[in-house]
Amino acid sequence: MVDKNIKKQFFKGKAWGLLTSIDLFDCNPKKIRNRKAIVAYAHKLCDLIEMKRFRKTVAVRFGAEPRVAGYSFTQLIETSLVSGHLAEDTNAAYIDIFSCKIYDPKVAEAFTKKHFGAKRVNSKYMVRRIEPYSKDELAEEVIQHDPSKWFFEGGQFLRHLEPVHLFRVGKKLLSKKTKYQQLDIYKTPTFGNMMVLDGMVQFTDAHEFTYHEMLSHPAMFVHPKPEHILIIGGGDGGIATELLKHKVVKRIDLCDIDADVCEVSKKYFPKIAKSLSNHKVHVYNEDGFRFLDERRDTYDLIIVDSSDPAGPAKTLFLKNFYQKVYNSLKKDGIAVHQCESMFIHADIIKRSLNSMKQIYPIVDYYYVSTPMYPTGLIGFAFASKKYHPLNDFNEAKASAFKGAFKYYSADIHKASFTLPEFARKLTE
Ligand code: SPM
Repeated sequence: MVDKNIKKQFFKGKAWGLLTSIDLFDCNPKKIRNRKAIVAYAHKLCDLIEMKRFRKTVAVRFGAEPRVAGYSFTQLIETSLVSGHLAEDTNAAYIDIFSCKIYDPKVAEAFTKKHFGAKRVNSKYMVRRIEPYSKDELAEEVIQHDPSKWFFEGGQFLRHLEPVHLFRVGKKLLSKKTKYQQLDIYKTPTFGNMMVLDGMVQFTDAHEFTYHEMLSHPAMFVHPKPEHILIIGGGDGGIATELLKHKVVKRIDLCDIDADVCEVSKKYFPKIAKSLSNHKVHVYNEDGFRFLDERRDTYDLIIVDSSDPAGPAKTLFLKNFYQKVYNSLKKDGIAVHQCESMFIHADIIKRSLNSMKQIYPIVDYYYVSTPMYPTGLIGFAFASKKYHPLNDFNEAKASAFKGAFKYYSADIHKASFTLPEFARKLTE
């Protein structure tokens, strides 16, 4: 009886055959050195997976060099072949079973492991195709093969789009339903730990710097004296950690509605969250709207480090929120808002910038290239009461910070406000 998922993949069409590669470790040394046992394996396996043997099993020991010493064998079958090498130096075995007729790779794996007395096994099967995979088939294949190893981004916010972002993940370190959202932490083999809110990637250990630096530093080198700063969102501490690189900063208020984001970040992202225990940083787990109402004309800079406009951050993309941010800035204040991808969220960008233009005299848009978010980039709205992001940019001050940043530089500052033509039009 062949597993139903394998059957589905095999019979969906375009299959030429099925290949299973089985790696065995810590085999019984006597078994892999015994020609009779190897021949018996080929015979018994063929009977078990119902393959018709053709001609005799060929099993030859090659032994000139210890590294490769051991038997190699082949067994032709009517529908292709079984072959392998049994490595005496390491007591490992490498077996391939290829057949145009379907069989169950799991049955083959279990039998092979048992026959050679292996302690550990690694195996992979692959449907060999007449035509290459389409993107949808590949996605389905990946999910079916082992869903626990892949994370497809696409919460409510991306539901209408293709699954554009895929991460290979290891262990799920945390899955928590907070008072406001679903909070998950994954360990990934390539990018370190990864925070996900309501199905959307927030950041990874490896690339958080791209986003956090670019949301923080451009405005810091445009405003001449950014001493009092408010962060809305940003409960993970990443933005505050960047801001503290500037000695000019006297006080940072951080207002993130979800206290769990702060706590979880301290535990799973201690480097990013280190600012949360700094004496200049004051954390408020409150509603941002109410917080702003109580603080008019207070801040030199307000940074809105929000998640996407679905769930708790939905209201942070509305005109009346932009107005409240404006009201809480001093008369020469600057606000910078997370403002999505020019490739898939043109509507949000246009709407946000239009609303801001009705409030601020200076509004611009810039972006950062990052592997963390779908389409490989994310943009920011720069809204200012007085200072222009390029004309008032203190390049000398930014250049003097050399070595403090991994992404930001004076050149990047200037370049990031230069938009591709289709995106520039969104800002008109
Ligand atoms: N401090 C990090 C918080 C991250 N905030 C922004 C996350 C945006 C994620 N979504 C991008 C989706 C598509 N543009």
